[in-house]
Amino acid sequence: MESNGTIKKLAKEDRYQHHDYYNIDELLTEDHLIARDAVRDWVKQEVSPIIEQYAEKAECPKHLFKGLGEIGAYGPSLPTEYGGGGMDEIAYGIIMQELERGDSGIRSMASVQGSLVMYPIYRYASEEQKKKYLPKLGSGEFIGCFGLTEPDHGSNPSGMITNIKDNGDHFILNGSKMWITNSPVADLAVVWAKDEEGKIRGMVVEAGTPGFTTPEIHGKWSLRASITGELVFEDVKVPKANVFPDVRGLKGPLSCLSKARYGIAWGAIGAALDCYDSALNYSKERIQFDKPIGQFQLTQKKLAEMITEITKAQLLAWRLGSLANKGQASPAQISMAKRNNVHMALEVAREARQIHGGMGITNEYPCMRHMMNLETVLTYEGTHDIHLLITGMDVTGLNAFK
Ligand code: TGC
Ligand code: FAD
Repeated sequence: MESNGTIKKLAKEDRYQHHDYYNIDELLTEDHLIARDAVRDWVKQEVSPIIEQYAEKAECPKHLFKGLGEIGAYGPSLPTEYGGGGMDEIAYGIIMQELERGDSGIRSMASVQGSLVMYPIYRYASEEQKKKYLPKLGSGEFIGCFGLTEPDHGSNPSGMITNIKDNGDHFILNGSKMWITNSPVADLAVVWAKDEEGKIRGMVVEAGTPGFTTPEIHGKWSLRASITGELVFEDVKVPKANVFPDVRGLKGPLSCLSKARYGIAWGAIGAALDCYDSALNYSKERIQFDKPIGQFQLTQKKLAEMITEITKAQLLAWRLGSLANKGQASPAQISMAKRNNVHMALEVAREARQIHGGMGITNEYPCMRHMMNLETVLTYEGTHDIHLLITGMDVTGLNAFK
């Protein structure tokens, strides 16, 4: 950005350094670039210096929850009066990209809070609930989590057994949820459970409610800087006012997943860019057979294919963002971008790791951490194969799930 506010056209050299091979910055507005650069700087200062240490210890850098609120990472495209950033969908996407350049777990902290906790409250809760929870979630004062997956129902959430029973002025909630990002540190959970008619309902369950526990899941080799746990409900009293009044069925949680999957389609590009950047620099510095390894054709093939795939993913994300801004991004289009871009990032991380040779498996470089993280990203928010089947269903009109 130039000081007079006009968007700077990047010179060829800058573009290469910036990995903007197709001048995609020209497609972005000044607001997008300001948001991107601010989050990029924050990640450089707050995340990059500490992330390897936290990932190695398998510890969540909890102090970043507040900071993420301060930079507007929670619900960037939700209205400001409800704790969001009041920006468009491309701004939301590009913020996720910059967070995931730091670490997929940090992007997860923001995705869950903004798209899976604030968004359902904004879209489905009563005005009273919105006022009670959204500003504090937006600032990071409250941490939220989202409970859909169960021990026996992952890809098929419609089979869930967690349930609520009417008991006068409240419901009684029983069941359990598995693999829940942020659950052990959350102040509240957005939970999906079946009512007595078998309809899926959404509700807010506050931490500390008797019968509600959130044991942590240990032993993850992926997303180690993100905290994951269960949600266990044993005769938990949920006030009727906490149950979303106007939504029934799986489309409630799936609409939230559409928001989060969209953000992941952008986020994965950030992880790929960080790996590519590291591999490109290493290829110029590392000498073997008296030459930088970047001079060998096989290294160039890897780097050329990496930047080609990153560029294709950037264009896909940008176009999806333009559709989303018009309210025209379909769930199937979002599935295609989530699947393609996460797989692309995982492949880039693997190739980048190879370019670093033995050093690539250490925490001196980010590739192995991104690679391990991306195994989770390929699975959560709908697995790679589930998204393929969503595309298959969209193009054939035939449903593989029924
Ligand atoms: P199906 O009959 O196809 O659909 C039920 C209703 O939902 C509607 N719908 C959607 N609405 C909004 N957005 C979407 N993406 C939607 N997809 C479908 C649909 O039109 C229908 O509406 P209606 O009015 O007819 O009732 O449902 P199904 O049971 O056959 O399931 C289809 C399937 C397999 C695609 C779905 O279950 C699925 O997506 N499974 C994957 C589960 C998943 O993604 N879980 C993610 C858990 S959360 C998570 O991973 C967070 S990680 C967070 C982090 O750390 O970043
Ligand atoms: P399964 O559904 O058992 O799938 C196992 C394999 O079978 C996969 O390869 C899958 O593709 C394949 N498969 C399943 N059905 C079919 C089919 N019909 N056709 C072909 N193949 C099929 N969930 C939440 O609700 N909230 C969260 O915050 C959250 N955070 C997470 C954080 C982490 C670190 C992880 C790992 C997961 C998280 N999840 C969360 C859960 C995540 O969404 C599920 O893991 C995911 O949806 C897959 O479910 P599953 O693990 O039960 O696998």
